[in-house]
Amino acid sequence: MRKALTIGTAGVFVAASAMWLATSVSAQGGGTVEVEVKYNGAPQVEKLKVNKDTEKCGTEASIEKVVVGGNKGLANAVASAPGAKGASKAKAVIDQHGCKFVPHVVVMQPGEIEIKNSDDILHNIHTYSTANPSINKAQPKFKKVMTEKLEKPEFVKVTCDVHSWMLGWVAVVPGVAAVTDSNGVAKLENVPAGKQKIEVWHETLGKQEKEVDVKAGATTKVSFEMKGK
Ligand SMILES: [Cu+2]
Repeated sequence: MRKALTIGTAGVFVAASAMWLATSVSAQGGGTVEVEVKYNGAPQVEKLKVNKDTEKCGTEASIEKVVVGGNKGLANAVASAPGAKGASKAKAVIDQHGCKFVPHVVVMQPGEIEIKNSDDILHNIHTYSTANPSINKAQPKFKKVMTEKLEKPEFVKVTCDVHSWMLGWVAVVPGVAAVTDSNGVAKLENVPAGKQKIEVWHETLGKQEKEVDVKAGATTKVSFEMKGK
């Protein structure tokens, strides 16, 4: 008879060491990435007449789809370094003020967001998502703050069923993230030194990514140009 083979634990296993990250051993701290986003096209802002809740909403609303500032800078784009852990855990806040979502785009780490109603009228939060459960909730004037969970990375469109023009975005982004200002600039702070992927997203112009080499204690600049669709 054949002698039975004794097979030990020579099977396949994944060594934890395969998961190491070069940046995690750096004790030098991080650097800043200054992201500049440009758009070589015309702004797109829709204006429409308002005839509801005009004492709070005014008589004209604008839907800011593409906001272009000085030097062709693209505002309201989300810049992020998805691999940069240690982003601020401060709770994100979006307000409904003057029948607009303020800010138009807010970034948050996966977790909780505070949705405020500082208008003293009825709004209705309605989100469009695929990764996170959709939210569709009335927010009466006495309900000044609602806390909601968005736990999966996603760009979530936010609307209000009471005021059809209200449009905002919540960018649920792991890692360090920021929204570009009116000059198209966003600063990502405390990004670990080494190679990092930088992503830029805009609600109508799409996504781009680049790799940068971040230096500890220094500012690295990277620029993007979004194309029209
Ligand atoms: Cu509303």
